[in-house]
Amino acid sequence: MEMTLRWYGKKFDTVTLEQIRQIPGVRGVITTLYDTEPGEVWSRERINALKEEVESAGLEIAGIESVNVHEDIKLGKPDRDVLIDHYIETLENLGKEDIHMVCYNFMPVFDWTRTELARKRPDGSTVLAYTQKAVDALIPEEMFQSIACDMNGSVMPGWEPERMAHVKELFAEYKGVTEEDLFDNLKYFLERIMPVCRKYDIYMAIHPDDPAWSVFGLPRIIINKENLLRMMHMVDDPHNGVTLCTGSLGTNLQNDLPDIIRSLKGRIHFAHVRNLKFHSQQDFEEAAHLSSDGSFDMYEIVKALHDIGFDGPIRPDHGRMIWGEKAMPGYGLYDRALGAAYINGLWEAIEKNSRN
Ligand SMILES: [Mn+2]
Repeated sequence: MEMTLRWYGKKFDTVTLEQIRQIPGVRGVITTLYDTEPGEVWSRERINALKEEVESAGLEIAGIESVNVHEDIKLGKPDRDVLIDHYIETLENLGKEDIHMVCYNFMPVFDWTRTELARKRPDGSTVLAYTQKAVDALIPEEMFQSIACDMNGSVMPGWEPERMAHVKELFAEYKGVTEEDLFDNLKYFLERIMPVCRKYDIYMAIHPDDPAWSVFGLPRIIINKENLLRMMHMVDDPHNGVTLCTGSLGTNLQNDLPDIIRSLKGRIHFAHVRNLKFHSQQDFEEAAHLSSDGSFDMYEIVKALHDIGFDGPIRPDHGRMIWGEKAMPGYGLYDRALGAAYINGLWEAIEKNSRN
């Protein structure tokens, strides 16, 4: 594995490349052109400028998170072909700049859903949290309003104000769109992009839906082992793979994370590792990465990744907000650096142990 940190770019991130460079074992960043819209072509010039910026700080771009998929592609609307052409052009430009891993998701409307961005934990840290009761009591358009004030002035991925202004129309468009439709539209998209992925050896890594069940009545498909395997088999190419995100798949306690990891051998191209603390089935908060701080056995998760020979980029996922840091919720420096150090420690121990 290659330890990385997510970085939103100089304009949007409170964390600098120089700081990331000093986290032990981190040599790569996962980044994006955060100010591009879904459907827009990423120019080779902009990708190259980003690459040079990262490399001049002594780091490398280990992959992109994300190149977002336009809603009309997910909906299967007539203009999807033009939009997929744009996506292919972006992949081509990334390939020419020697970038070989792209994370994306196929979630309708919302990238992810939390009901609180700064829940206080007993140690005084704050974390993102989810309560089904709170979601059930909300109408979707109000959800954005209710959490926007907690974003510490940042724009959170998938919650861009321009997008949220159209949430009502988006919901209307998804009326009648079933999970089968969504599978069909994903298959169509993947079949069209696979040739360019093969040509430039780009590994696509779909991010699981977060949380791993339907919210607000929207269809969701990347939620469990069965659907992940179906998605892999329906376009059976190693370039069609998965971002193994423990914090997203793990929202559903029925999902056995080490078992899912083992079943996806060869098709996990990127890993997000974080821990959740459950209070009940659908009421959880994010925790420190350490096993004992949450509900997951992080040793078993990292061991499963090690056992299947995972060699792609991995990153600590959302961290707690600690030590007075002000940053985008989940994306401060301190707790993610602690997470990286912890995962590195687990990996070293597992690696050395496996040689005996
Ligand atoms: Mn994730």
